[in-house]
Amino acid sequence: MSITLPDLPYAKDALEPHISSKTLDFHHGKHHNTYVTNINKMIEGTDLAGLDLEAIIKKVAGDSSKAGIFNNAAQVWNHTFYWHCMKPNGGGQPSGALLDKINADFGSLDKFKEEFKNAAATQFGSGWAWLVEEGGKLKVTKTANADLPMVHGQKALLTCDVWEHAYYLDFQNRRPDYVGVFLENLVNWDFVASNL
Ligand code: MN3
Repeated sequence: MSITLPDLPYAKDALEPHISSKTLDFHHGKHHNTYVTNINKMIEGTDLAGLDLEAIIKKVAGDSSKAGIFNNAAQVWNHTFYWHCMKPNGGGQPSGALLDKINADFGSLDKFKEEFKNAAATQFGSGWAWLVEEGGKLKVTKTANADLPMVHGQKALLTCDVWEHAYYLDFQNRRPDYVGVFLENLVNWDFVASNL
C-alpha cells in the first residue's frame, strides 16, 4: 500500500478571493504532492511499507536517524488535515458543544482567536498553529516544521499552515493578515467540531 495524495475537498478556486487557485495549485499540487512522493520513496522495501500514515509517524517519531521519514510523513498528514480545516464561506462561529468548550477553556471565542493568532504570528520560521485537546482541555499550540500534536499526546482539532508557501503569493510577508482571514473567512467549524 502506498501513500496517496488526497484530492482537495473543494475546487481549487473555491477559497478565492482569500486564498488563490494559484496558491492551492502550488501548495497541493507541488508541495503536498512532493511530500507524498518522498515518503513513498523512503519507505519502499522497508518495514514501514504497508503501514498507514499515522502508524508510520508514530513509529519513527523521536528517532533522529529517521527524521526525513518523520518530516515527510507528518507533512502529508498535516496538509491533508489543513485542507479540511477550511471551506468556502467558512469562518463565523462554532456552535453547540465546541463553542461551549471554547468558552469554558479560553473564556470566549475572541480570546481563543487572539491566542491562535498570536501562536501563528510568533512561530519563528516554518510551522503550524493548532487548536488541540489534551487531557480533556482545549489549548492552542504551535509546532515547528513538520511536528504535530499526535506525537505529543494531543488530539488535533484545527490547524493553520504558517509556512511561507501557504500565504506568500496572496499575502506576501503579512502572515498575521493571512491568519486573520483564515479565522474570519475560511475556518470550517463543522470539521473542527467533528474532531472533538
Ligand atoms: Mn504547507
